[in-house]
Amino acid sequence: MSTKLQVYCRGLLLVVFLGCGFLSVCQAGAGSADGAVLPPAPYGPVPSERQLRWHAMEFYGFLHFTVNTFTDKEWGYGDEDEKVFNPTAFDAGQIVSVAKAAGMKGLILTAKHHDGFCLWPSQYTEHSVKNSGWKDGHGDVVKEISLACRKQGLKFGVYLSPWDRNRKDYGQPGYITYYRSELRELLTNYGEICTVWFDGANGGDGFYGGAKETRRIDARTFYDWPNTWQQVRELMPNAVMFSDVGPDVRWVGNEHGFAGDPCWATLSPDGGFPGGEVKGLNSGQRPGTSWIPAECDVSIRPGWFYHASEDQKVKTPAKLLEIYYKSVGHGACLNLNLPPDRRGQINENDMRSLREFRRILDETFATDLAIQAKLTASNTRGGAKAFAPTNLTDSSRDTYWATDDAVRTPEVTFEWSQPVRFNVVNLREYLPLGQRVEAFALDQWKDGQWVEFARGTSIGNRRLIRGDYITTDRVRLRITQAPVCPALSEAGFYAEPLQK
Ligand code: FUL
Ligand code: CA
Repeated sequence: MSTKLQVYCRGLLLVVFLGCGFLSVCQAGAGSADGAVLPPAPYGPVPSERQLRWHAMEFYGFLHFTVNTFTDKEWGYGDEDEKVFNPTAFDAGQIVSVAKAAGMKGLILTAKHHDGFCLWPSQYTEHSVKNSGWKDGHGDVVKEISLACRKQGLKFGVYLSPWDRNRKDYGQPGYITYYRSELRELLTNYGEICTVWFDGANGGDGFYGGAKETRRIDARTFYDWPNTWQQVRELMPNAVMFSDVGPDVRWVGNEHGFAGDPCWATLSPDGGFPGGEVKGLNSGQRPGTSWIPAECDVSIRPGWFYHASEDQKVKTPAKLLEIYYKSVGHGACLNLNLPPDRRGQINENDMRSLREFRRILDETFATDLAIQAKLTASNTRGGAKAFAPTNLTDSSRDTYWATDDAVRTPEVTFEWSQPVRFNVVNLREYLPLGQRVEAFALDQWKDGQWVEFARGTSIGNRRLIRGDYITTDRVRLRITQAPVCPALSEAGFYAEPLQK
């Protein structure tokens, strides 16, 4: 054999050898050089660390509180006498403890609503608590709520309305400098901020320093969002930013608390900024170009601010549960507004509703029936323990059941020695690998055969299926559509307490 041919043959052998190696890795979907089974490759857009922390919160609260609380309005005109802001018994500890008892993991305060009144003594405006009657102008609501949150272990976020009906310069470039100065105060003086909430409302008319006119701005260009977002990243890198289109968290498209079904965590904002037309807020888009999951914001009352006339219109525990299942249970986060009253506390009626809502949720999720079940999967990635179906029931979102790359529609059965009774199923995907499952179905073993009792599409951070009570000793979860092998971190079965 000539040397040339020898080299050629060796090269060919090498190609064949490497090719076989590559093929076997693909088939097992998981092999590494040292024999360890590798995790699946991520699919599509994946969440950032800060988004993962946000997903884990699931349920937090809004506090709408400002001059409107005292003028009985929803949108203050911006001409309010600062003296009207005068809570008679403001108690940040009470507000935070009510939120905490309800199961909220954080609170987002309207540091400034559309009226422009600042709940902290900003050095850049006179329209703030410093000119109010409250605490002789020495009070700071942002400080008190942020400290109470820290003390009780809740995260703290701020809402800073871009629309400002008080400012004379609203609509001119100087306003953007003002807005960023306010943001800087909030992001440098109050410790860690978990969320910066950018509202999308731009109603038009306002006081505007006495001009009392209608001002129209182009919301896509006027606010110069890229630079404001950049400022937030620099000052508070761990904070997520909410707006119609993210960049971290998107609006769900309504204020009823309902996420779509499906509700994908991905979206194609097309470089859109708040104020632009964005399609698919309620359901997300698949495939989307960015990971921008939805937040459902809704008030416990008809209005966002406290009105005594709405004391009898507080959402019932049943309504709050419906909202929870259609927000958190659709993979979104729930931001439930609790408006402090004129005392500066959460009203008793709201507390009563929240307590019962929490009691039902706690009782529901106290026992995961899946823990007692024997699990059998149609496939486990590389046969490895690291990806075993038991990862579905270890109460950790960091471990997951995954299959070989080629197995995209696997199933897992749960078998009990005695029949169990449940009406809620909980599923969770392992988010660092992207949203992978596109459809699934659930079957119960009934009269000697499998009978489907639920089917769904998106799972994402969490999918709660709530239906009729089922009694069975066997359940099967089928992944019916996925572009890649699934990676599921939780599957559980629960029984809601029967309503009193
Ligand atoms: C809207 C505002 O106009 C409401 O007053 C409220 O703050 C809600 C959360 O967002 O856009
Ligand atoms: Ca797990």
